[in-house]
Amino acid sequence: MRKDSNHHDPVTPVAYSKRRTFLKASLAATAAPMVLTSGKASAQPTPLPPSPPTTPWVEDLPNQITPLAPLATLTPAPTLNANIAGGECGRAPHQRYAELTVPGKAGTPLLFQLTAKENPAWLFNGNNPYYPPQPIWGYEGNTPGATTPGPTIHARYGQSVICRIRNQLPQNHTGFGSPEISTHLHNMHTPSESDGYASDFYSAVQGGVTLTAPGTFNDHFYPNLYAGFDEFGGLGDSREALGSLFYHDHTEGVTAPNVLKGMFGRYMVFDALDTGDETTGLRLPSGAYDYPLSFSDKRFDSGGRLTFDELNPEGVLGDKVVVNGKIEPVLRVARRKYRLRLLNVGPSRFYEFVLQNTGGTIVYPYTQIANDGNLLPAPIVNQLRVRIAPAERADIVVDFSRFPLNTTLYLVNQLTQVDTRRPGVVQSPGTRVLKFIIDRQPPTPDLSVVPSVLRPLRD
Ligand SMILES: [Cu+2]
Repeated sequence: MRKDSNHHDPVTPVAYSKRRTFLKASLAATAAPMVLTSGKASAQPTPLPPSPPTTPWVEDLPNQITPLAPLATLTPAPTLNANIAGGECGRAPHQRYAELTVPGKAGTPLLFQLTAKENPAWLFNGNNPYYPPQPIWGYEGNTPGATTPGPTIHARYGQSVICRIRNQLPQNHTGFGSPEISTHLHNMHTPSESDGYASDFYSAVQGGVTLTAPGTFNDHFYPNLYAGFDEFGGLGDSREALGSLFYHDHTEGVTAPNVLKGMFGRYMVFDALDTGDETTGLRLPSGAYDYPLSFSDKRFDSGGRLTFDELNPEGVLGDKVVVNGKIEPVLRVARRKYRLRLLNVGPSRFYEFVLQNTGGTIVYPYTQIANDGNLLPAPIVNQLRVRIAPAERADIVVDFSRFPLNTTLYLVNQLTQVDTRRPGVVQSPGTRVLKFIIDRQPPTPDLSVVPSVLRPLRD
């Protein structure tokens, strides 16, 4: 097993020729704004024009995020070896499957299904006419229609998962991105054939060099065991527990554009300490009050359509911050504690978030409980700001009960950034990216706590 959280994509001959074909196609299709300036060692991209004006706070995020329900069956049934005749891509057999899927280890897998699809009419900014309904790529769960982020999966240590990921992306799409997929569960301790290796990409007609055949789906086996499984036995070393994760497309050469098109979702893992129930274990805010927030920087053309420059080796810095698929959305919250699981989806912008009042004159403290996947040994209380780089996560607990009903607050990014290479300085007032409205009392008392000890870290 391989614990993989980096993205050093191998350059294989097949992948290389694929990329060359793609570059040729892109050069033919677009007038890429690249200028070689004399006296400079590298290509200087012409800056893209700014995105059209947005209308803030016109769209509400859902009050709560309901996790994807497991299915009773998958059709065809999952198999140890790739079911190529049944449409699966030619992956390697699931490693150690018989050994792991027994009681006391990873158990019989729960079955989930995600379908990578285009949503033809996504709205980024409500009915703002500058941002027309437009195609995005995302994942469809148990109800029709792909979304970005895709469905949130709740998993548990000691309870394995088979997640079937079907590929129904359009082969004849226009614009950036490529309709082959390879889905990486970022940060998780996962068997290599299920890890979304960059060259494990597949569609009905194309497969990467590490697969033996293309296919319309791939079954990912996630044992949901701690690292240290072989060293410690049982479920592994619980100090290695990862809680706040995400899945994202990881296809060779097109990870950034495919994720920018919307190809990511959240995956949370619970256990005996971080139970997902605020009456047991650490009793952290749970259920409707455990809320994932995913931030991505995007740029839109003069017609309000999502844009990217695949030929720019520097990437593209977005000038709009999209929160759970929406620009400047509103989250209505109950007057109680929330666990907000922040994720920077990238591709380029770093954030440093503060919680502010409407006048921008007060910065309110919150408590940080997790850094990337791991709970901290102890919470950091009275924290005023948290910085997250692309792919980083931070879980914070915000206690909205300290504010009167109908209070409005903003989550504000105070980190400047002018190119894709690094962030700049922290500057007030910053950019408001999300509005909170405390619009109700909780229907039942807030039983959650943030204990002074969370989870020990291994030395
Ligand atoms: Cu990743």
